[in-house]
Amino acid sequence: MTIDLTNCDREPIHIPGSIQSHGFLIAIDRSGEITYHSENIKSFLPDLPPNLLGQNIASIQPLIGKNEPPDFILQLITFGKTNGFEQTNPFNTDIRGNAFHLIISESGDNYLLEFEPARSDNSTDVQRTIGRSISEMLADKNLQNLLNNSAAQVRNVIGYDRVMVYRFADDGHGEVISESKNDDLESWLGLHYPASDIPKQARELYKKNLTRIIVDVNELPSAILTSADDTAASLDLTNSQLRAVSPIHIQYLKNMGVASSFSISLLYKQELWGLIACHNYTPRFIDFRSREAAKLIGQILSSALEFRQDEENQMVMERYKSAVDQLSRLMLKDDSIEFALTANDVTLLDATDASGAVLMLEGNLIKLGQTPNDEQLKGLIGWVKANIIDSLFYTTKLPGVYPPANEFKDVASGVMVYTLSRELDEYVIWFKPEQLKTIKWAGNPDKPVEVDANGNRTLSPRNSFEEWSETVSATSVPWSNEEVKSVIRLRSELAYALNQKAGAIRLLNE
Ligand code: BLA
Repeated sequence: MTIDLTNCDREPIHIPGSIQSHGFLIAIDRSGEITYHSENIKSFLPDLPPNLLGQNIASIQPLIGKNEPPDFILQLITFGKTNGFEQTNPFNTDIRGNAFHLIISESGDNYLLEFEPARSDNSTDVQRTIGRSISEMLADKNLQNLLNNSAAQVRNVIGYDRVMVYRFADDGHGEVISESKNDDLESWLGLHYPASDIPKQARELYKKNLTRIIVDVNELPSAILTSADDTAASLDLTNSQLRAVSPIHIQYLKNMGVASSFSISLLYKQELWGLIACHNYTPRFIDFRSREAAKLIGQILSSALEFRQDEENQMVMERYKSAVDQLSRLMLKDDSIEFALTANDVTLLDATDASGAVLMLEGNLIKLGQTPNDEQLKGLIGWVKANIIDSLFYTTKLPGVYPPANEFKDVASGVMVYTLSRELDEYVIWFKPEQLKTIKWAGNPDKPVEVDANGNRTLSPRNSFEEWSETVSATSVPWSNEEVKSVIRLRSELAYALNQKAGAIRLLNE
Protein backbone atom coordinates (compact mmCIF):
# COMPACT_ATOMS: atom_id res chain seq x y z
CA MET A 1 0.00 0.00 0.00
CA THR A 2 1.35 3.45 -0.85
CA ILE A 3 0.87 5.89 1.95
CA ASP A 4 -0.18 9.35 0.88
CA LEU A 5 -2.11 12.21 2.37
CA THR A 6 -5.44 10.52 2.00
CA ASN A 7 -4.75 7.30 3.88
CA CYS A 8 -2.10 8.22 6.43
CA ASP A 9 -4.12 6.87 9.31
CA ARG A 10 -3.43 3.43 7.82
CA GLU A 11 0.35 3.65 7.78
CA PRO A 12 1.58 0.87 10.10
CA ILE A 13 3.97 3.11 12.03
CA HIS A 14 4.55 0.52 14.78
CA ILE A 15 6.34 -1.83 12.35
CA PRO A 16 8.56 0.40 10.22
CA GLY A 17 11.31 -2.24 9.86
CA SER A 18 13.95 0.32 10.84
CA ILE A 19 15.15 2.45 13.71
CA GLN A 20 16.67 5.89 14.21
CA SER A 21 20.40 5.48 13.99
CA HIS A 22 21.63 7.30 17.11
CA GLY A 23 21.38 3.94 18.92
CA PHE A 24 21.21 0.28 17.97
CA LEU A 25 18.82 -2.56 18.55
CA ILE A 26 19.04 -6.29 19.14
CA ALA A 27 15.95 -8.47 19.57
CA ILE A 28 16.16 -11.86 21.24
CA ASP A 29 13.64 -14.61 21.77
CA ARG A 30 12.86 -16.21 25.11
CA SER A 31 15.89 -18.47 24.98
CA GLY A 32 18.25 -15.57 24.30
CA GLU A 33 18.70 -16.26 20.61
CA ILE A 34 19.21 -13.16 18.46
CA THR A 35 16.24 -12.87 16.11
CA TYR A 36 16.68 -9.33 14.74
CA HIS A 37 19.26 -6.59 14.89
CA SER A 38 19.69 -3.18 13.35
CA GLU A 39 22.09 -2.83 10.47
CA ASN A 40 24.07 -0.03 12.16
CA ILE A 41 25.24 -2.33 14.98
CA LYS A 42 28.63 -2.64 13.26
CA SER A 43 29.30 1.07 13.63
CA PHE A 44 28.93 0.74 17.42
CA LEU A 45 30.52 -2.70 17.75
CA PRO A 46 33.13 -3.17 15.00
CA ASP A 47 34.46 -6.35 16.64
CA LEU A 48 31.24 -8.30 16.31
CA PRO A 49 31.41 -11.75 14.75
CA PRO A 50 29.63 -12.07 11.37
CA ASN A 51 26.22 -13.78 11.21
CA LEU A 52 24.85 -12.52 14.45
CA LEU A 53 21.36 -13.82 13.76
CA GLY A 54 20.66 -17.13 15.46
CA GLN A 55 23.47 -16.75 17.99
CA ASN A 56 22.86 -16.57 21.71
CA ILE A 57 23.08 -13.11 23.26
CA ALA A 58 25.55 -14.49 25.85
CA SER A 59 28.09 -14.95 23.07
CA ILE A 60 28.46 -11.20 22.61
CA GLN A 61 28.20 -10.31 26.30
CA PRO A 62 31.76 -8.92 26.63
CA LEU A 63 31.01 -6.44 23.86
CA ILE A 64 27.78 -5.05 25.29
CA GLY A 65 28.50 -5.27 29.03
CA LYS A 66 32.22 -5.36 29.67
CA ASN A 67 31.93 -5.69 33.43
CA GLU A 68 28.84 -7.91 33.53
CA PRO A 69 28.41 -11.67 34.01
CA PRO A 70 27.71 -13.72 30.82
CA ASP A 71 24.02 -14.13 31.54
CA PHE A 72 23.38 -10.53 32.65
CA ILE A 73 20.81 -9.88 29.91
CA LEU A 74 18.72 -12.91 30.83
CA GLN A 75 19.02 -11.98 34.51
CA LEU A 76 17.80 -8.45 33.76
CA ILE A 77 14.90 -9.86 31.79
CA THR A 78 13.90 -12.25 34.57
CA PHE A 79 14.01 -9.41 37.07
CA GLY A 80 12.18 -7.03 34.73
CA LYS A 81 9.44 -9.54 34.00
CA THR A 82 8.72 -9.99 37.70
CA ASN A 83 9.14 -6.42 38.86
CA GLY A 84 8.41 -4.39 35.75
CA PHE A 85 10.98 -3.17 33.25
CA GLU A 86 10.74 0.34 34.68
CA GLN A 87 12.83 -1.12 37.54
CA THR A 88 15.66 -2.14 35.23
CA ASN A 89 15.51 0.64 32.63
CA PRO A 90 17.90 2.13 31.93
CA PHE A 91 20.73 -0.26 32.73
CA ASN A 92 24.09 1.55 32.65
CA THR A 93 26.65 -0.21 30.59
CA ASP A 94 29.97 0.46 28.95
CA ILE A 95 30.58 -0.03 25.27
CA ARG A 96 34.12 0.55 24.07
CA GLY A 97 34.75 3.00 26.86
CA ASN A 98 31.52 4.98 26.34
CA ALA A 99 28.61 5.11 28.73
CA PHE A 100 25.46 3.57 27.24
CA HIS A 101 21.93 2.95 28.44
CA LEU A 102 20.39 -0.42 27.78
CA ILE A 103 16.59 -0.20 27.65
CA ILE A 104 14.63 -3.47 27.56
CA SER A 105 11.02 -3.92 26.50
CA GLU A 106 8.76 -6.68 25.22
CA SER A 107 7.57 -7.19 21.68
CA GLY A 108 5.41 -10.28 21.21
CA ASP A 109 7.67 -13.27 21.80
CA ASN A 110 10.76 -11.12 21.58
CA TYR A 111 12.61 -8.78 23.88
CA LEU A 112 13.94 -5.54 22.46
CA LEU A 113 17.39 -4.58 23.70
CA GLU A 114 18.01 -0.98 22.77
CA PHE A 115 21.35 0.68 23.34
CA GLU A 116 21.55 4.46 23.43
CA PRO A 117 24.32 6.87 24.41
CA ALA A 118 24.03 7.83 28.09
CA ARG A 119 24.57 11.50 27.51
CA SER A 120 22.32 14.34 26.56
CA ASP A 121 22.59 17.55 24.61
CA ASN A 122 21.19 19.28 27.70
CA SER A 123 23.64 20.24 30.37
CA THR A 124 21.15 20.31 33.26
CA ASP A 125 21.49 17.69 35.96
CA VAL A 126 18.00 16.32 35.55
CA GLN A 127 17.93 14.36 38.81
CA ARG A 128 18.71 17.53 40.75
CA THR A 129 16.34 19.91 38.97
CA ILE A 130 13.29 17.69 38.67
CA GLY A 131 12.04 17.95 42.27
CA ARG A 132 12.24 21.71 42.26
CA SER A 133 10.62 21.89 38.82
CA ILE A 134 7.68 19.88 40.01
CA SER A 135 7.06 22.02 43.07
CA GLU A 136 7.25 25.17 40.95
CA MET A 137 4.92 23.65 38.43
CA LEU A 138 2.27 22.83 41.03
CA ALA A 139 2.59 26.13 42.88
CA ASP A 140 -0.44 27.61 41.15
CA LYS A 141 -3.98 26.31 41.35
CA ASN A 142 -5.25 27.97 38.20
CA LEU A 143 -5.41 25.63 35.17
CA GLN A 144 -3.81 28.01 32.66
CA ASN A 145 -0.97 28.84 35.07
CA LEU A 146 -0.45 25.15 35.71
CA LEU A 147 -0.08 24.56 31.97
CA ASN A 148 2.25 27.54 31.54
CA ASN A 149 4.38 26.38 34.46
CA SER A 150 4.54 22.88 33.04
CA ALA A 151 5.71 24.09 29.63
CA ALA A 152 8.32 26.30 31.30
CA GLN A 153 9.55 23.50 33.56
CA VAL A 154 9.78 20.95 30.75
CA ARG A 155 11.90 23.46 28.85
CA ASN A 156 13.94 24.03 31.97
CA VAL A 157 14.62 20.31 32.36
CA ILE A 158 15.24 19.28 28.73
CA GLY A 159 16.06 22.62 27.13
CA TYR A 160 14.34 22.55 23.69
CA ASP A 161 13.86 25.75 21.67
CA ARG A 162 10.06 25.57 21.89
CA VAL A 163 7.81 23.65 24.29
CA MET A 164 4.06 23.66 23.67
CA VAL A 165 1.07 22.19 25.40
CA TYR A 166 -1.15 20.96 22.60
CA ARG A 167 -4.73 20.05 23.51
CA PHE A 168 -7.10 17.91 21.46
CA ALA A 169 -10.71 18.99 20.95
CA ASP A 170 -13.55 16.44 20.79
CA ASP A 171 -13.27 16.27 17.00
CA GLY A 172 -9.54 15.47 17.17
CA HIS A 173 -8.14 18.79 15.97
CA GLY A 174 -5.84 20.56 18.38
CA GLU A 175 -4.79 23.92 19.75
CA VAL A 176 -1.55 25.22 21.22
CA ILE A 177 -2.79 26.32 24.65
CA SER A 178 0.49 27.09 26.31
CA GLU A 179 4.01 27.76 25.10
CA SER A 180 7.49 28.41 26.43
CA LYS A 181 10.05 29.34 23.76
CA ASN A 182 13.20 31.17 22.81
CA ASP A 183 12.54 34.88 22.43
CA ASP A 184 13.51 34.97 18.77
CA LEU A 185 10.80 32.49 17.71
CA GLU A 186 7.34 33.63 16.67
CA SER A 187 4.58 32.48 18.95
CA TRP A 188 2.22 29.66 17.98
CA LEU A 189 0.00 30.16 20.98
CA GLY A 190 -3.68 29.94 20.07
CA LEU A 191 -3.07 28.29 16.69
CA HIS A 192 -5.27 25.35 15.70
CA TYR A 193 -4.16 22.32 13.67
CA PRO A 194 -6.23 19.71 11.82
CA ALA A 195 -6.89 16.29 13.36
CA SER A 196 -5.04 14.60 10.49
CA ASP A 197 -1.71 16.13 11.61
CA ILE A 198 -1.55 13.42 14.27
CA PRO A 199 -3.32 10.38 12.78
CA LYS A 200 -5.33 7.91 14.81
CA GLN A 201 -2.78 5.10 15.00
CA ALA A 202 -0.13 7.59 16.19
CA ARG A 203 -2.43 8.69 19.00
CA GLU A 204 -3.02 5.06 19.98
CA LEU A 205 0.72 4.55 20.13
CA TYR A 206 1.27 7.65 22.24
CA LYS A 207 -1.25 6.28 24.75
CA LYS A 208 0.93 3.20 25.24
CA ASN A 209 4.36 4.74 24.95
CA LEU A 210 4.30 8.10 26.65
CA THR A 211 7.33 9.76 25.13
CA ARG A 212 8.47 10.02 21.54
CA ILE A 213 11.86 11.36 20.51
CA ILE A 214 12.78 12.22 16.93
CA VAL A 215 16.44 13.12 17.10
CA ASP A 216 17.30 14.39 13.64
CA VAL A 217 14.98 14.68 10.66
CA ASN A 218 17.98 14.40 8.32
CA GLU A 219 19.41 11.26 9.89
CA LEU A 220 19.03 8.14 7.71
CA PRO A 221 17.17 5.33 9.47
CA SER A 222 18.94 2.01 10.00
CA ALA A 223 17.21 -1.10 8.66
CA ILE A 224 16.34 -4.00 10.94
CA LEU A 225 17.78 -7.29 9.69
CA THR A 226 16.38 -10.73 10.31
CA SER A 227 16.63 -14.25 8.92
CA ALA A 228 15.50 -14.93 5.36
CA ASP A 229 12.27 -16.68 6.40
CA ASP A 230 11.10 -13.70 8.41
CA THR A 231 10.59 -10.00 7.62
CA ALA A 232 11.96 -7.05 9.53
CA ALA A 233 8.55 -5.43 9.51
CA SER A 234 7.19 -8.25 11.66
CA LEU A 235 9.01 -6.80 14.68
CA ASP A 236 6.54 -4.65 16.60
CA LEU A 237 8.25 -1.46 17.80
CA THR A 238 5.33 -0.09 19.85
CA ASN A 239 7.42 -0.14 23.03
CA SER A 240 10.64 0.82 21.34
CA GLN A 241 12.61 3.99 22.06
CA LEU A 242 14.37 4.06 18.70
CA ARG A 243 11.42 3.38 16.36
CA ALA A 244 12.04 5.03 12.97
CA VAL A 245 9.78 7.91 12.05
CA SER A 246 7.06 7.97 9.43
CA PRO A 247 8.44 9.68 6.28
CA ILE A 248 5.32 11.84 6.10
CA HIS A 249 5.87 13.13 9.58
CA ILE A 250 9.57 13.76 8.82
CA GLN A 251 8.46 15.89 5.86
CA TYR A 252 5.99 17.69 8.09
CA LEU A 253 8.71 18.58 10.60
CA LYS A 254 10.98 19.73 7.76
CA ASN A 255 8.18 21.93 6.44
CA MET A 256 7.96 23.53 9.86
CA GLY A 257 11.74 24.07 9.84
CA VAL A 258 12.09 21.74 12.83
CA ALA A 259 15.18 19.48 13.07
CA SER A 260 14.25 17.50 16.14
CA SER A 261 11.14 16.89 18.20
CA PHE A 262 10.14 15.30 21.44
CA SER A 263 6.64 14.77 22.74
CA ILE A 264 5.13 13.69 26.02
CA SER A 265 1.60 12.28 26.21
CA LEU A 266 -0.99 13.87 28.47
CA LEU A 267 -3.75 11.48 29.45
CA TYR A 268 -7.15 12.25 30.94
CA LYS A 269 -9.15 9.23 32.11
CA GLN A 270 -6.99 6.91 29.98
CA GLU A 271 -7.58 8.95 26.85
CA LEU A 272 -5.07 11.20 25.08
CA TRP A 273 -5.96 14.70 26.26
CA GLY A 274 -3.02 16.32 24.53
CA LEU A 275 0.73 16.34 24.07
CA ILE A 276 3.57 18.41 25.35
CA ALA A 277 5.25 18.96 21.99
CA CYS A 278 8.87 20.11 22.02
CA HIS A 279 10.78 21.38 19.00
CA ASN A 280 14.41 22.06 18.40
CA TYR A 281 15.78 23.81 15.35
CA THR A 282 19.02 21.80 15.43
CA PRO A 283 19.29 18.02 16.00
CA ARG A 284 18.92 17.16 19.65
CA PHE A 285 19.25 14.00 21.67
CA ILE A 286 18.30 13.72 25.32
CA ASP A 287 19.00 10.45 27.07
CA PHE A 288 16.54 8.03 28.59
CA ARG A 289 16.81 9.53 32.08
CA SER A 290 16.02 13.02 30.82
CA ARG A 291 13.09 11.64 28.85
CA GLU A 292 11.82 9.84 31.93
CA ALA A 293 12.09 13.06 33.95
CA ALA A 294 10.06 14.86 31.29
CA LYS A 295 7.58 11.97 31.30
CA LEU A 296 7.19 12.35 35.05
CA ILE A 297 6.28 16.02 34.57
CA GLY A 298 3.73 14.88 31.98
CA GLN A 299 2.26 12.30 34.35
CA ILE A 300 2.01 14.77 37.20
CA LEU A 301 0.45 17.32 34.88
CA SER A 302 -1.99 14.64 33.65
CA SER A 303 -3.20 13.85 37.14
CA ALA A 304 -3.41 17.53 38.05
CA LEU A 305 -5.35 18.06 34.83
CA GLU A 306 -7.71 15.24 35.63
CA PHE A 307 -8.59 16.97 38.86
CA ARG A 308 -8.78 20.48 37.40
CA GLN A 309 -10.66 19.30 34.32
CA ASP A 310 -13.32 17.73 36.54
CA GLU A 311 -13.46 21.00 38.45
CA GLU A 312 -13.71 22.95 35.21
CA ASN A 313 -16.55 20.76 33.90
CA GLN A 314 -18.24 21.21 37.24
CA MET A 315 -17.89 24.98 36.97
CA VAL A 316 -19.38 25.02 33.48
CA MET A 317 -22.30 22.89 34.71
CA GLU A 318 -22.80 25.26 37.60
CA ARG A 319 -22.70 28.31 35.37
CA TYR A 320 -25.47 26.82 33.19
CA LYS A 321 -27.40 25.62 36.22
CA SER A 322 -27.34 28.98 37.91
CA ALA A 323 -28.55 30.62 34.67
CA VAL A 324 -31.44 28.15 34.37
CA ASP A 325 -32.31 28.59 38.09
CA GLN A 326 -32.48 32.35 37.66
CA LEU A 327 -34.55 32.07 34.48
CA SER A 328 -36.88 29.70 36.24
CA ARG A 329 -37.42 32.14 39.13
CA LEU A 330 -37.98 35.00 36.69
CA MET A 331 -40.50 33.00 34.69
CA LEU A 332 -42.58 32.29 37.77
CA LYS A 333 -42.35 35.88 38.99
CA ASP A 334 -42.83 37.87 35.76
CA ASP A 335 -46.10 38.08 33.96
CA SER A 336 -44.43 37.55 30.66
CA ILE A 337 -42.36 34.45 30.01
CA GLU A 338 -40.77 36.10 26.95
CA PHE A 339 -39.68 38.98 29.11
CA ALA A 340 -38.30 36.65 31.78
CA LEU A 341 -36.23 34.70 29.26
CA THR A 342 -34.88 37.57 27.20
CA ALA A 343 -34.92 40.94 28.93
CA ASN A 344 -32.72 40.57 32.02
CA ASP A 345 -29.01 40.25 32.67
CA VAL A 346 -29.36 36.50 32.45
CA THR A 347 -31.10 35.27 29.30
CA LEU A 348 -31.72 32.11 27.34
CA LEU A 349 -28.26 32.53 25.86
CA ASP A 350 -26.65 31.78 29.21
CA ALA A 351 -28.10 28.28 29.34
CA THR A 352 -25.47 27.20 26.77
CA ASP A 353 -22.35 28.63 25.14
CA ALA A 354 -24.23 29.47 21.95
CA SER A 355 -23.63 32.90 20.43
CA GLY A 356 -27.21 33.52 19.38
CA ALA A 357 -30.70 32.42 20.37
CA VAL A 358 -34.28 32.92 19.27
CA LEU A 359 -37.47 32.59 21.25
CA MET A 360 -40.76 32.14 19.41
CA LEU A 361 -43.63 32.22 21.82
CA GLU A 362 -47.25 33.34 21.66
CA GLY A 363 -46.80 34.84 18.20
CA ASN A 364 -43.70 36.88 19.13
CA LEU A 365 -40.18 36.37 17.86
CA ILE A 366 -37.32 37.60 20.02
CA LYS A 367 -33.69 37.45 18.91
CA LEU A 368 -30.62 37.47 21.15
CA GLY A 369 -26.99 37.72 20.02
CA GLN A 370 -26.01 36.59 16.52
CA THR A 371 -28.87 34.94 14.65
CA PRO A 372 -30.07 34.50 11.07
CA ASN A 373 -32.45 37.24 9.84
CA ASP A 374 -36.27 36.97 10.00
CA GLU A 375 -36.59 35.64 6.47
CA GLN A 376 -33.93 32.99 7.04
CA LEU A 377 -35.49 32.04 10.34
CA LYS A 378 -38.84 31.60 8.67
CA GLY A 379 -37.33 29.17 6.18
CA LEU A 380 -35.53 27.27 8.93
CA ILE A 381 -38.65 26.95 11.06
CA GLY A 382 -40.61 25.69 8.05
CA TRP A 383 -37.98 23.01 7.53
CA VAL A 384 -37.90 22.03 11.22
CA LYS A 385 -41.67 21.82 11.29
CA ALA A 386 -41.74 19.52 8.28
CA ASN A 387 -38.75 17.33 9.10
CA ILE A 388 -37.92 17.19 12.79
CA ILE A 389 -40.05 14.89 14.90
CA ASP A 390 -38.08 15.02 18.14
CA SER A 391 -38.81 17.89 20.46
CA LEU A 392 -35.06 18.38 20.93
CA PHE A 393 -32.84 18.42 17.87
CA TYR A 394 -29.25 19.56 17.54
CA THR A 395 -26.49 19.47 14.95
CA THR A 396 -23.08 21.03 14.32
CA LYS A 397 -23.58 20.88 10.54
CA LEU A 398 -26.89 22.51 9.77
CA PRO A 399 -26.01 23.29 6.12
CA GLY A 400 -25.33 19.58 5.64
CA VAL A 401 -28.96 18.69 6.41
CA TYR A 402 -30.60 21.95 5.40
CA PRO A 403 -28.63 23.41 2.43
CA PRO A 404 -30.26 26.89 2.47
CA ALA A 405 -28.40 27.38 5.78
CA ASN A 406 -25.19 27.80 3.74
CA GLU A 407 -26.34 31.37 3.30
CA PHE A 408 -26.10 32.04 7.03
CA LYS A 409 -23.54 29.44 8.15
CA ASP A 410 -21.40 32.26 9.59
CA VAL A 411 -23.85 32.59 12.45
CA ALA A 412 -25.61 29.26 12.40
CA SER A 413 -23.57 26.24 11.34
CA GLY A 414 -24.58 24.73 14.66
CA VAL A 415 -28.15 24.77 15.88
CA MET A 416 -30.10 23.36 18.80
CA VAL A 417 -33.88 23.46 18.45
CA TYR A 418 -36.32 22.82 21.20
CA THR A 419 -39.90 22.60 19.95
CA LEU A 420 -42.47 23.87 22.44
CA SER A 421 -45.46 23.51 20.15
CA ARG A 422 -45.39 22.65 16.48
CA GLU A 423 -49.05 23.68 16.04
CA LEU A 424 -48.50 27.11 17.59
CA ASP A 425 -45.07 27.62 15.95
CA GLU A 426 -43.40 27.90 19.34
CA TYR A 427 -39.66 27.19 19.47
CA VAL A 428 -36.47 28.00 21.31
CA ILE A 429 -33.40 27.87 19.09
CA TRP A 430 -29.71 28.35 19.89
CA PHE A 431 -27.02 29.04 17.27
CA LYS A 432 -23.27 28.49 17.03
CA PRO A 433 -21.14 30.04 14.25
CA GLU A 434 -18.94 28.25 11.74
CA GLN A 435 -15.72 27.30 13.49
CA LEU A 436 -13.43 28.06 10.53
CA LYS A 437 -14.34 31.68 11.17
CA THR A 438 -14.00 31.55 14.92
CA ILE A 439 -10.60 29.95 15.36
CA LYS A 440 -7.15 30.75 14.16
CA TRP A 441 -5.98 27.93 11.90
CA ALA A 442 -2.28 27.44 11.34
CA GLY A 443 -1.39 27.47 7.67
CA ASN A 444 -3.39 29.08 4.95
CA PRO A 445 -6.53 27.17 4.03
CA ASP A 446 -6.60 28.81 0.61
CA LYS A 447 -3.01 27.99 -0.28
CA PRO A 448 -2.92 26.06 -3.56
CA VAL A 449 -1.55 22.53 -3.59
CA GLU A 450 2.22 22.51 -4.02
CA VAL A 451 3.45 20.96 -7.21
CA ASP A 452 7.03 19.75 -7.61
CA ALA A 453 9.30 20.17 -10.67
CA ASN A 454 7.78 17.07 -12.31
CA GLY A 455 4.27 18.34 -11.89
CA ASN A 456 3.39 15.93 -9.06
CA ARG A 457 1.59 16.92 -5.95
CA THR A 458 4.32 17.15 -3.33
CA LEU A 459 4.14 15.08 -0.20
CA SER A 460 3.59 18.02 2.02
CA PRO A 461 1.35 17.41 5.01
CA ARG A 462 0.26 21.03 4.82
CA ASN A 463 -1.51 20.10 1.62
CA SER A 464 -3.93 18.14 3.70
CA PHE A 465 -5.20 21.44 5.00
CA GLU A 466 -7.40 21.77 1.95
CA GLU A 467 -9.19 18.51 2.65
CA TRP A 468 -9.45 19.42 6.27
CA SER A 469 -11.00 22.83 5.55
CA GLU A 470 -13.64 21.09 3.48
CA THR A 471 -14.52 18.79 6.35
CA VAL A 472 -14.83 21.57 8.89
CA SER A 473 -16.39 24.22 6.71
CA ALA A 474 -20.03 24.90 7.61
CA THR A 475 -19.46 23.17 10.96
CA SER A 476 -19.68 24.61 14.45
CA VAL A 477 -17.86 23.50 17.58
CA PRO A 478 -19.72 20.62 19.25
CA TRP A 479 -22.68 20.93 21.61
CA SER A 480 -21.37 19.52 24.89
CA ASN A 481 -23.27 17.07 27.09
CA GLU A 482 -23.47 19.83 29.67
CA GLU A 483 -25.17 22.13 27.16
CA VAL A 484 -27.67 19.46 26.18
CA LYS A 485 -28.47 18.71 29.82
CA SER A 486 -28.87 22.41 30.51
CA VAL A 487 -31.37 22.84 27.68
CA ILE A 488 -33.31 19.82 28.91
CA ARG A 489 -33.50 21.40 32.36
CA LEU A 490 -34.61 24.71 30.92
CA ARG A 491 -37.26 22.85 28.95
CA SER A 492 -38.83 21.33 32.03
CA GLU A 493 -38.68 24.64 33.92
CA LEU A 494 -40.32 26.38 30.99
CA ALA A 495 -43.02 23.70 30.70
CA TYR A 496 -43.69 24.06 34.40
CA ALA A 497 -43.91 27.86 34.18
CA LEU A 498 -46.23 27.67 31.16
CA ASN A 499 -48.45 25.25 33.04
CA GLN A 500 -48.58 27.45 36.09
CA LYS A 501 -49.57 30.44 33.94
CA ALA A 502 -52.18 28.42 32.08
CA GLY A 503 -53.59 27.28 35.43
CA ALA A 504 -53.71 30.85 36.71
CA ILE A 505 -55.51 32.03 33.58
CA ARG A 506 -58.02 29.19 33.91
CA LEU A 507 -58.68 30.22 37.51
CA LEU A 508 -59.24 33.84 36.43
CA ASN A 509 -61.71 32.74 33.80
CA GLU A 510 -63.69 30.49 36.10
C1 BLA B 1 3.10 12.58 14.56
N1 BLA B 1 2.30 14.95 14.43
C2 BLA B 1 2.92 13.90 15.06
C3 BLA B 1 3.39 14.33 16.35
C4 BLA B 1 3.03 15.64 16.48
C5 BLA B 1 2.39 16.03 15.27
C6 BLA B 1 3.27 16.49 17.72
C7 BLA B 1 4.09 13.49 17.40
C8 BLA B 1 5.54 13.29 17.06
C9 BLA B 1 6.39 14.49 17.34
O1 BLA B 1 6.56 14.86 18.51
O2 BLA B 1 6.94 15.08 16.39
C10 BLA B 1 1.82 17.27 14.91
N2 BLA B 1 3.40 18.88 15.85
C11 BLA B 1 2.19 18.53 15.39
C12 BLA B 1 1.33 19.66 15.48
C13 BLA B 1 2.04 20.66 16.00
C14 BLA B 1 3.35 20.16 16.26
C15 BLA B 1 -0.07 19.72 15.07
O3 BLA B 1 4.27 20.79 16.76
C16 BLA B 1 1.53 22.01 16.24
C17 BLA B 1 2.24 22.97 16.80
N3 BLA B 1 0.91 14.31 9.67
C18 BLA B 1 0.20 15.10 8.81
C19 BLA B 1 -0.42 14.29 7.83
C20 BLA B 1 -0.05 12.99 8.13
C21 BLA B 1 0.78 13.02 9.31
C22 BLA B 1 -1.31 14.80 6.75
O4 BLA B 1 0.12 16.32 8.87
C23 BLA B 1 -0.38 11.78 7.40
C24 BLA B 1 -0.59 11.77 6.08
C25 BLA B 1 1.31 11.88 9.95
N4 BLA B 1 2.09 12.67 12.24
C26 BLA B 1 1.92 11.77 11.24
C27 BLA B 1 2.44 10.51 11.68
C28 BLA B 1 2.95 10.69 12.97
C29 BLA B 1 2.72 12.07 13.30
C30 BLA B 1 2.40 9.23 10.89
C31 BLA B 1 3.60 9.66 13.85
C32 BLA B 1 5.09 9.82 13.84
C33 BLA B 1 5.73 8.72 14.61
O5 BLA B 1 5.61 8.66 15.85
O6 BLA B 1 6.38 7.90 13.96
